[in-house]
Parts: sequence; structure tokens; C-alpha cells
Amino acid sequence: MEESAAKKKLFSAVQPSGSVTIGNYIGAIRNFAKLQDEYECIYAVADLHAITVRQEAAQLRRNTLELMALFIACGINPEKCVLFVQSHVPAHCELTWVLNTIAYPGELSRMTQFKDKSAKHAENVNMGLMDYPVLMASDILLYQAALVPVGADQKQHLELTRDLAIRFNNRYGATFTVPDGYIPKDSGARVMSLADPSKKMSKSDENPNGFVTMSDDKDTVIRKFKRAVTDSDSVIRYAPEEKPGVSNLLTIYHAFTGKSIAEAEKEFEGKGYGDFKLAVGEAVADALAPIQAERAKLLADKAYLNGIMQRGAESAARMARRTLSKVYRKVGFYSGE
Ligand code: AQP
Repeated sequence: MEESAAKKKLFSAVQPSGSVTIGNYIGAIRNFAKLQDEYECIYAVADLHAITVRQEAAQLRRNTLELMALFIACGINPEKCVLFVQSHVPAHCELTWVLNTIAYPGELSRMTQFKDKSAKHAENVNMGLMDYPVLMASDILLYQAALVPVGADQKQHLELTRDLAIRFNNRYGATFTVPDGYIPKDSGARVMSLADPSKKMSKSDENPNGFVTMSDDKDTVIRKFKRAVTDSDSVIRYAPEEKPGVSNLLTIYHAFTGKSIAEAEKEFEGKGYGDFKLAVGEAVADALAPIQAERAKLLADKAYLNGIMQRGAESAARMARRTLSKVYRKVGFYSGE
């Protein structure tokens, strides 16, 4: 793929740490395709990040392939974008080592995700979990990305990426582009769990009723929405503080139908929660069906997906090497020249 000089670069990644949820889709993936004409886009399956929490090896491999297929099924064009698997490009780990030397344990241990995941996986609080944001900074900075489309939960990590870029640039001279986040402005930036609307929807939630995955069939989707936690009131109104469950369902309905929240409130005026939940479930299942069909078609052609990953890794490695060489030079690594 030709690199365009005019277009700004954009990077984002998703972990193959489970079945991708509609939260990952609404907060991040659906924006990936939208941005591919305007930016030079680089998208990764973040398997190095995924192992910060224990994964079953065969499942991780399967999730990686499925996520690559999902990216394409969601409209990402591999002819326009660089699509690759993070572990196929060693520069991510190499830059992480260098950035580790300017990152402080204090700032890493303060990250909300580290605290949450340490509490959730108390038996496996490992260095990788703490270093996760430095690896994420390396992912972004290697490609000199100007923009990073992510959900609101990644805002703190993005801020740290910016801090590390600025810190490095100040110490060693201009090296990295300082990136900006592209976080959905509406409530789609943080889709909440269907089982507990005070918690964000997560693919690794131990309660499968909390999330809807991009591969759930229609019956499962509808069953999960029917069970969604709401409130004892019966008014369908958007009020995240007062009515987090109903508001979350309205957000999801808006994301999958394109109808505004006000239109949705009007549509369900005077209707009961049962009808409302069924309508949301149907809208989601109908929107997922063509994506699932396309994904299945792609998964039947593993050679095609392997080819995309290989080409993607080659392009990514080329770009990453350019930045890494610059970093190595700046910090004083001897190269024989
Ligand atoms: N609930 C959410 N609402 C909106 N956006 C979300 N994202 C994640 N959850 C929501 C966004 O999805 C992208 C990919 O996320 P990730 O796989 O890199 O890691 P994550 O943020 O930790 O997502 P999960 O689903 O919660 O994974 P696990 O359970 O493995 O930790 C990111 O842009 C994220 O903001």
C-alpha cells in the first residue's frame, strides 16, 4: 500500500480478549470505516495487550482471526487501511522498552484500568497489566498517529500517551507526533452493561447477560435485551443519572438505527418496557445480521485473511521501523554509522 504524504495518520486497536461486544463496536469499531477515506488508517488486533489477562492459547488464536474478519465485515477496506496483528510487528515491544525508561510506576499504578483489572484478577496482577498503557503509547507513537478513535474508557491511557510523547520530545528533541483522541461525543462513548448499568459493557465480563457480542444470534440478542436491567418507573426517557438502564438502551437503539434519542423517546412514548426492550433487541439483531454473514464468509477463506495480515504486518513494520530507528538514534544506540 502506498503511504500518502497528504493524509494524517490514525491508529487504533482492539484486544482479541473475548468476543467483541456492541460496546466495542459503538465506541470504536464503527468509526474505523468512517474515517478511512479521510485518514491513513492503521488498525491492529492487540494480542500483546490481551495476554495481560490470562488467555487460553487456542481461543486467543481463534479470537485473533475472528477479530480480523470482523474488522473487514464492519466495512474496513484492507486496500485502503493497514490491518495487522500486533505481535507480528516486533517494534511495538521494542519501543515499549525505551518508553518504559521515561514512564513512572506512580503514574502507571494510578490508571483506573490497572486498578480495576488488578481487583478483578487479583490472582494475576502482573507487570504487563501495569505496563499496558506504555505498550498502548508505543502502538500509537510508532505510526506518528495524529488521531486515535477510542471509547471513553481509554481517555486516561491516551492522556498518558500524550504525556510520554511530550516527555520524550522534550528530553531528546522532536520525535513523536502528539496524538488527539477521537471519542464519540454522544453517550455511545461508554456503553453500559445490560446486567448492571453502572458498569461499562466489557467482553471479559463474567456475566454473559451483561454484554451482547457481535456474533450473538437473533434469539440470544433478544433474550439478553429482554433481561436488561432498567428501573421500577415505566417512562422511556433519556436521563443517564436517574435512569441509567433505559438511557443505555436508548443509546444502543440510536447507534444501531440512526434515529436520534428524541425520536426514539417519541417512538416509545406510552409504551411499556417490554415492547421497548424487544424493539431494541430486534434493531440490534437486524443490524448485526449482515455483518455476521460477511464475517462468516471471510472466515471461510483463511488464506485470504492470512494474506491481509501478512501484507498489513509488512506495511506496519516498515512505518514502525522508521520511527524506531529515529528513537534509537536519539537515545544514543550505536548503529555502526
Ligand atoms: N462499553 C464500551 N463502550 C464504548 N466503547 C468501548 N470500548 C470498550 N468498551 C466500551 C472501546 O472499544 C475499543 C476496544 O477495546 P479493547 O478491546 O482494546 O479494550 P477494553 O477497552 O478493555 O474493552 P473491553 O471490552 O472492556 O475488553 P476487556 O474486557 O478485555 O478489558 C476501545 O477503543 C475501547 O475504548
